Amino acid sequence: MAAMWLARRAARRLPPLLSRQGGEPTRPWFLGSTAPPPVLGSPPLPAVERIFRRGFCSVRRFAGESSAAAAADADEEEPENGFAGGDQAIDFPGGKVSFMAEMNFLPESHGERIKCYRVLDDDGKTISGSRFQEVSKEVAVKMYSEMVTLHIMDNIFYEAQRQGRISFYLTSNGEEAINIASAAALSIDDIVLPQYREPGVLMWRGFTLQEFANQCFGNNMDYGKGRQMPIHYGSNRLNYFTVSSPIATQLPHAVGAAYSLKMDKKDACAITYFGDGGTSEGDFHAALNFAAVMEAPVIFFCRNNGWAISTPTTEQFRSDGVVIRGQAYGIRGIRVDGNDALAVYSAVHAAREMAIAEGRPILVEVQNKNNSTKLHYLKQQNFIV
Ligand SMILES: Cc1ncc(C[n+]2csc(CCOP(=O)(O)OP(=O)(O)O)c2C)c(N)n1
Ligand SMILES: [Mg+2]
Repeated sequence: MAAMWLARRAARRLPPLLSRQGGEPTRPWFLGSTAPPPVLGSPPLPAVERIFRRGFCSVRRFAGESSAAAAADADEEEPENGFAGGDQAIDFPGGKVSFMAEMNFLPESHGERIKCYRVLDDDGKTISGSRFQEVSKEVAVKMYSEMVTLHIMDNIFYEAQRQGRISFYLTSNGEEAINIASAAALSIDDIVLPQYREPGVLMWRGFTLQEFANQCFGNNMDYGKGRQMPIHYGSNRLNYFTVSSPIATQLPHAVGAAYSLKMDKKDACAITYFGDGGTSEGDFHAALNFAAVMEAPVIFFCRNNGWAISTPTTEQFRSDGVVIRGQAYGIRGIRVDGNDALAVYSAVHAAREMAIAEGRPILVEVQNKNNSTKLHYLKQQNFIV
């Protein structure tokens, strides 16, 4: 009924527009305004384009419209409920959109900041009522031991780099739980597309200390034969793509990898790691949109440590961190405490199950303040010793 009325109105409105060729284009204006719309710099549209746009928008009514067509519309018998409210809606791709009479702009934020999921409190005690995925004692001990191993490996290689024995190194100091706990929640069939601060994921999968050293020193046992910069690890055997130097390029790749897993009906997902700095690249947005539309089983795992080298997140974005951006693309997400291994483990475990079972991307934002980027920047500036 409403659709027929809209179609009739749209058809009737086209002729008057034809007669306005060369005049000012009719612009929507704010509700209740009697002033003419401001001229916003762009020249009048060609008549054909005006008609096209008008035709597309013809289901809308703007109270500020003062054209003859708008006046004529007022005489048209409208359904009782009018445009604002009632059961009328615009049938738009993705679902029906209902109308409102108020000119409500969406607020720039939800007001309250998105909460951060944690299981353990600051003293390492389980918070009562917290929901988490149990880990066996064996897995818990392995997690702890590998976090310590990663920390020691980092210290040795970092010192080697400072001594000039290797040309480059980045530590994961303060992000050991993020590395190890997320790796523990995955299956070896899951494909990892890393940034550069996730060697713990490779360590968890069985990359040996010797293999790490081979790559950093670029010796004849290095799988890349010394062609890469240090810390650009990769392993076919362990389903770990080679670290990508250009920030965020691994994100769209991860969507493609995840989609191929889905097409092959594999019980596996892809996971891609990146920092807050990675979200400032266009590839982040392209990948999220791509994954949402393709329903790819990929986990976007953002390590938000507050800094992209010396650029703080306050100079990168104004949104409530990273997780909120998933909603704009239709992606489910969670914010997790990066110092809580059990929370990271539980969140990735659940994300993996949802990604595979429901064929959907999931965004995990792990927040962590103990980051080595900032620490090393301060060290290099001699602010701390
Ligand atoms: C496309 C591109 N731009 C700039 C750089 C230089 N760069 C290397 S690391 C880095 C910061 C990345 O920050 P983030 O993603 O937050 O990771 P973090 O180091 O904090 O773990 C930048 C800008 C790069 N590697 N690639
Ligand atoms: Mg960062």
